[in-house]
Amino acid sequence: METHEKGSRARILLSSVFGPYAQDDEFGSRSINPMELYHNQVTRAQGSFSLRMFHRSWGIMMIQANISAPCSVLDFPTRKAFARELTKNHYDVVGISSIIVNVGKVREMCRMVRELSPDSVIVVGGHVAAIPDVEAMIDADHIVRGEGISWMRRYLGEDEHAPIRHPAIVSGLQTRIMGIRLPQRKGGTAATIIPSVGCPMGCNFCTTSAFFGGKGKFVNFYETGDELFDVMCGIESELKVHSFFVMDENFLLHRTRAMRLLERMKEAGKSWELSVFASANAIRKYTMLELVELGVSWVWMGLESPKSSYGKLQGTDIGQLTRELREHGIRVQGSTIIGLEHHTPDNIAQEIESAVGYQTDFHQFMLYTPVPGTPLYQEMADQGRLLTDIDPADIHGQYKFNFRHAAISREDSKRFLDWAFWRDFERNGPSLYRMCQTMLQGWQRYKDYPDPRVRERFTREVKKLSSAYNAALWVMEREFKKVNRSVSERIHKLRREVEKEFPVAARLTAASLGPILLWSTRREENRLAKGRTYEPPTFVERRNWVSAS
Ligand code: B12
Ligand code: SF4
Repeated sequence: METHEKGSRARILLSSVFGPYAQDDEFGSRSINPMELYHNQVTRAQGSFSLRMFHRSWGIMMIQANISAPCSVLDFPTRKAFARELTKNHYDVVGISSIIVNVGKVREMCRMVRELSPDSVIVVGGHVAAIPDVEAMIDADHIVRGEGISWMRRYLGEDEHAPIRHPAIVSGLQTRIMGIRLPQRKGGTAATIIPSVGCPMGCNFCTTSAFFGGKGKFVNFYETGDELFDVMCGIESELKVHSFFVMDENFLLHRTRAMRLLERMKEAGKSWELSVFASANAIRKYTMLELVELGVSWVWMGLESPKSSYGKLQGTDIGQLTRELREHGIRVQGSTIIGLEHHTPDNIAQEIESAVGYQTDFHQFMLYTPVPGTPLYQEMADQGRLLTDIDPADIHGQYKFNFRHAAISREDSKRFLDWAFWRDFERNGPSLYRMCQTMLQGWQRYKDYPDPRVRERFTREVKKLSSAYNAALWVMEREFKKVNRSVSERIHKLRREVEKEFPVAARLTAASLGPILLWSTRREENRLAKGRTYEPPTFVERRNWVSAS
C-alpha cells in the first residue's frame, strides 16, 4: 500500500461532517435526522420527556489516539469552522469521517479542501465508503473501507499491530430531559469504551456487521478480559467514572472475555455499571446473576418479529426475557424493525402491538432498509427492487422505504413507523418512568445482596430515584393524564411505592423540585411546538501538536 512521504511527520486533520444537522438543507441535513441518539430513533415521539443528548465521533477520536503524527480532531464543525481550520493550519492529510446519509456533505468538504488546501491528501472513511460508486460521487484520494486505525497506521508507516490506546471518552454530552439541561459534572456521565467493531452474527440488513467483514468476522481491539479491565481502570481514574457505555455491537457474545472481566472486577472490588448491546442468544449464555454481577444495567437488544428467521432470536421467549431482565434491575432498550418481508398492512399493527407489549424501558423502531454493503442490499439490487431516485440523505430508516416492499407502500411505511413510536409511548408511558420502574425492582431485589459491589451499584442508582426522578414521576403522572389515564395511574402507583421505600427524601423532592420540573416541562413542550431543535457544540482537539512554521 502507498504510504505518505512524510510518514509520522505528516500533519493530519480528522473531521466529522459539518452541521447544523437538524434542519433541511441542500447538503443533506434533515430536521427528522438530528445528531441525537435517543431523540433521533428511540424517544422521538415522547415530546418533552424525550431523552436528548449528543455523542462524539468516536471513530476519529480512536484514530487520533493511535497515531504518532501531529493530529487535530474537528468534531461537529460548521462549514465556516471547517474552512477556518483548513486555512489556519496547513494539513498534509485531511481525513473525513461520515456515514452514508451524509455523503452530500463529504462531497462539499472535499470540494472545500481542494479549494482551500490544494496540497492536502483527502482520505474518506467510515460507513460512507460502502457506497458502491462513491469514488464517482466525491473527489477524494483514498476511500477507506472497514477498520481505520490500522489503515492510518499503515499509511503513515507506523506499526499497525501496536496495542490499541483507548482515549478517555465521555459518552454523552449536554443531556436534556423535561426542559432541563443536566449538569455536566466530572464522573457524572458514563465513559464510552470500544472493545471491538463488527459482529459475527451477520444479520442480512446489518451495516456494521457487513462493514467489518460480515458473517463470522469482527475486529477485536481488546482480545481478553484482562486487557479490557486494564483499559477500564485507566479510564475510571482519568474520568472518575463507575459507568461505561460499552460500544461493541454484541458485547455478551464474547463470553470468555466478559467472564474474565467479571473475575477481575470481583478481585478488585469494582462496582461498575455497564450499558451493552447484545443479541438475545448472547444474553441467554448468562444467568441473571452473572449479568448483575458483571454490572450490566442496560441492554440494547434486537427484538425482530418472532416470525422473522434471525438466528440471534431462535429459541428465546422475548417477552419472558425482557420481563426477567427488568425484574433484575436491567433496563432494556428494544429495537424492532418495521417492514420485514412478511409484514403486510393486515398484520403490521398486530406485530407492532406485540413489540410494544414487551414493555421495554426504551424502544427503537427502524424501517427495514437495504443499505449498501449489506447482503440485503445485494439481494434487493439483484431482484430489481431498489428505488433508484432516492437521495441518500433520506435513507436512514426513520423516513420511508428505499425499496419496493411486497405489500407495503413507501408512503405507508412512514405511517406505520410513526404509529409504532406513538403507540409505544401511549401504551407504556415515558421511558423515564419505565426506567424508574426497573430501578426500583432492581433495588428491591438486590439491596441486601451478599456481594458489596452489587449493593453499592444499586444504592448509587437508587439515589436518583429517591430524589430527582421521584419529582419527575410526580410531573409525568400529572402530564400523562392527557395522553392515557391508566398509564398516569400506574405512574402514581410507582411514585407511592418509591415514597414508601424512601419516605423523607422522595416526598421532599417531589414537593420542592416537582413544580419547577412541571414548569420546565411545559416550557419545553411550547418550544418544541414552535420547532426548537438542538445542535452539538464544535470540538477541536490536538494531539502530538506542533504549530506549522
Ligand atoms: C454513536 C453513533 C451515532 C451518534 C453520532 C456519532 C457521530 N458523532 O456522528 C448518533 C447517536 C448521533 C448517531 C446518529 C445517527 N446514526 Co449512528 N451510530 C453510532 C454508532 C452506535 C457508533 C459509532 C461508533 O463510534 N462506532 C465505533 C467506531 C470505532 O467505529 P466507526 O465509527 O465505524 O469508525 C471506524 C471505521 O468506520 C473507520 N473510520 C471512521 N471514520 C473514519 C475516517 C477516516 C479518515 C478513516 C481512514 C477511517 C474512518 O475507522 C474507525 C475505527 O476502525 C454506530 C453503530 C456502530 N456500532 O458503529 C451507528 C451508525 C454509524 N449510525 C448509523 C445511522 C444510520 C445513524 C442515523 C442516520 C440514525 C439512524 N436513523 O440510525 C443518525 C445520523 C445523524 C446525522 N445527522 O448524521 C448507521 C450508519 C449506517 C450507514 N451504513 O451509513 C450505524 C452504523 C448504525 C447502524 N447499524 O445502522 N449515530
Ligand atoms: S446481532 Fe445485531 S449487531 Fe449482530 S449482525 Fe445482527 S443486527 Fe448486527
